[in-house]
Amino acid sequence: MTAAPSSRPAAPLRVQRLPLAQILASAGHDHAHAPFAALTYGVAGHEPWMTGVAAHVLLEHEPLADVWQAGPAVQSGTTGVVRWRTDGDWLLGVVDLSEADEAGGLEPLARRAYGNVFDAMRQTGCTELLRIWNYLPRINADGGGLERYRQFNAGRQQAFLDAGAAAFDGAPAACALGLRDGGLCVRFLAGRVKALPIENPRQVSAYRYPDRYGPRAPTFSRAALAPLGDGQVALFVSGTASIVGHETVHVGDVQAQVAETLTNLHTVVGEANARTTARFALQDTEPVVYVRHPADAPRIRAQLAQALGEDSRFMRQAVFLEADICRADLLVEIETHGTAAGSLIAS
Ligand code: 3EB
Repeated sequence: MTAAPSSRPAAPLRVQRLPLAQILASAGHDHAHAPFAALTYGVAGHEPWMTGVAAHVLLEHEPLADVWQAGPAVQSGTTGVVRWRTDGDWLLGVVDLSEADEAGGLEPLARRAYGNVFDAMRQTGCTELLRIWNYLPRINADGGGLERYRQFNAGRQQAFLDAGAAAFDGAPAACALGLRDGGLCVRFLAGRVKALPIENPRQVSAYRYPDRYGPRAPTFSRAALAPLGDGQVALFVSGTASIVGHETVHVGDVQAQVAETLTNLHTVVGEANARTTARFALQDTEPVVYVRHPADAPRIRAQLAQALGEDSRFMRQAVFLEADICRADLLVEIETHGTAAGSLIAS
């Protein structure tokens, strides 16, 4: 595939969080109306355009998924360990790797996975990373002298450096969670137009964390603003937790962690609004709430509803998943996204 001429208008990308049953029904029996992609929560992806996360859904919500619509001519392919779909302007890729595939452990596994992510991006011409979702089993366990999340960070950062991609300022929005089952799962969304990275002034940029959090820093920005075409902008807020500066605060106090996380989320949304004519409000975004201890979920939900309104889009569309957070002392992490009309403001 070659890069499209720049005069060709990009097909707009759209995202909607819907009940999985509704997505499957509108895809039609022969999938004649299959969407570009659907990212499901708690349900395995059983269609070529679906990719699922094997996490336990909390609070007995019906299965929801983020359904993505792009241009009409979708091609699919594989590049190394990456399976991908593209309409020419947007690229959605998935890596699902068993650790048995790599004797050297999580660091070379992450490096290989991300190396192939960048290969797929080059091959399809969708060279700009917009958002990455990372899931790995036993994220807080020891991996032979180094916590597994830290091994993952080392391989991830090296792959960014290998590819000449922005490993520090300009890193994509991301999340990284531990799940009980499965291998290393990386899902990514890329396009042809650069996203605008957003940081949180209350927090040290993750890619500048000191080395007490591991020899290589995590490679992500706190959020990213991505033009979707047709005058719409997406805000992708990375996994956000109870971290101030670079330190975890409120160890052991889930309520205080939720409050601090909300302050961080509001701050990031505010920083994003300063860089776009679009107007985002946290309560209108669609979150995934990762909860370490399932027993905390009802209290966390009640606290979020108190803060953001029971009838807010945030609460109506929230997905709660059981997951380990990438620091053993974090009890909750929230990621969210929204779209709105507007454009980016050049700095
Ligand atoms: C943090 O702020 C919490 O390694 O990709 C959040 C989002 C976190 C993304 C990642 C990690 C990642 O450091 C953890």
